Amino acid sequence: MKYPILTAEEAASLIKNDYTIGIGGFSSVGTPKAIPSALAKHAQALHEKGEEFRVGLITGGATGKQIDTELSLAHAVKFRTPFQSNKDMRAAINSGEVQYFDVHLSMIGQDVNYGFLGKIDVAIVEASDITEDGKIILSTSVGISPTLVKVADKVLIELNASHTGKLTGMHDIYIPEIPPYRKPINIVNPGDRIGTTYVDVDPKKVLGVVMTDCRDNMAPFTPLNEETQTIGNLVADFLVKELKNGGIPKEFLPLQSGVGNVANAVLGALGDNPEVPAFSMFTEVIQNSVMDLIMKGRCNYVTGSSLSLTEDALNMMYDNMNVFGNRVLLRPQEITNHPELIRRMGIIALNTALEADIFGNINSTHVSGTKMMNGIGGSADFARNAYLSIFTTPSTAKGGLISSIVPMVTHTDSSEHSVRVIVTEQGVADLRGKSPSQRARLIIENCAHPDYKQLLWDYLKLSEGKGLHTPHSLQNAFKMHIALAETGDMRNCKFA
Ligand code: 0RQ
Repeated sequence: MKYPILTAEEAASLIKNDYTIGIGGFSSVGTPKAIPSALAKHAQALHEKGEEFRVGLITGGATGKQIDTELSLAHAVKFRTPFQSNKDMRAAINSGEVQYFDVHLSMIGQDVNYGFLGKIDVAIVEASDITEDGKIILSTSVGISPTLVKVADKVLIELNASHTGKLTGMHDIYIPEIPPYRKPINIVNPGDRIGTTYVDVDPKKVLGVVMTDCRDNMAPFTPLNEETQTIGNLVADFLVKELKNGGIPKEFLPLQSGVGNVANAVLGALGDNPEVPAFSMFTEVIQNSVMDLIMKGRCNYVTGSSLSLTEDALNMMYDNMNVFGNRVLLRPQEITNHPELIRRMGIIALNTALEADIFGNINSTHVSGTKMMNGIGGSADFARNAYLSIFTTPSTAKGGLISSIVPMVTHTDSSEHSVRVIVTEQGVADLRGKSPSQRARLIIENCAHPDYKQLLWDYLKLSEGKGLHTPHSLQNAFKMHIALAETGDMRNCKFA
């Protein structure tokens, strides 16, 4: 080992108040664990002595509890970007303690590379191995680690023995040049390789290595319920119909799928449908269902930025590297989410909405337009550039008190111009080639919950026929949200 070995506490003590730190990893896996945890304790100790200690925190995406939970509870975070899905960090953001900026996941690496976020004082990344000449073999994710390592003043590495030797060769590391020197990204098929299997680092920048031996402990998925299963089946049936009528070429197209139960249900339904040919995936997050599909021969190839697998699924992969070794590839998120590649390959994108409006705009991030849930993630990278962009959501939330179909979304993440199909457990609205008025009719009829259909028809009728291209009634547009705020139930809405 050519780098000094440090304890996590020694490493944490090298991080100073007001530093901007970049933490590697993506979707809660492949993140460093020991140093952030020690950093939270270091911050608490300094606070107890009355000293200031807060850092700016840039990651690839969601992180583990050692980062977002421990650092937010230690009041050690000044700003946070680009994505989180952690209840403690969410509370710190919504209380105003942490300044959060929600960024498309394809763009955060290049924002760092362009210097838009200022100096990165220290990058902390998890490695599965370090080569004799000091290069870093990443672990279960890539995220923006290569860019952080390139740009940061100093680098700390956690070498995680629980993955050592198992992931070598499964990464393809490529950072696009900065304009005007950027070249076309030469990926035509999901499995094309263009980079190195390691991250190069200037050895002079490496402060040291902390040895660890612990897994990410991804929580198991909750079992599918009837609603998510129905949505999954409806999406699969829709894609089969498109395949049969020539809307999707007979070879099928690579899929991107968001995270969570609906995404799992859709993939499961596609895998079970004999009319869908074995497919490939070009996605951000590789979750359990994909591993099963590969085992069954239903998924030929998957490339993404992270292996967000439960312990069982990761062990299954490690035990069957003859099957998975040349079918799974990890890339930086700047590549997995790159508009050029998504458009070129004709990706079918499947993402989730908190709410959709009757004209097809999607809110994926802000509850009632004000409280941050997680962040836009990669949803709009894919939605905007996909061959076919599908958003799914249950038609109601909180036991029916909230309709996910509303007159006007309270925040827009993906606009009507990017959204092609909306699916709830009630049905499918295919919005392609439809005017706002036609879209509204389809969405209300096919996707709204029966409890809310009449209310939404009433809203549409308020302004239809008044010579408006988009028949909104501005004095009523948020009345359903106002009824929710005032009475706790959107069904109490009365339009004026
Ligand atoms: O609340 O947790 O208190 O029960 O929102 O909703 O239905 O469990 O759905 O877990 O798939 O999350 C959009 C947030 C959906 C997610 C979002 C409440 C609901 C529940 C969660 P509880 P569900 P999911 C690739 C793509 C953006 C990032 C992205 C997301 C909680 O999918 O973050 O797509 N997407 N990335 O009760 C108030 C509404 C609500 C509502 C649901 N209208 N109003 N609350 N909820 N609808 C991956 C990456 O980018 C890494």
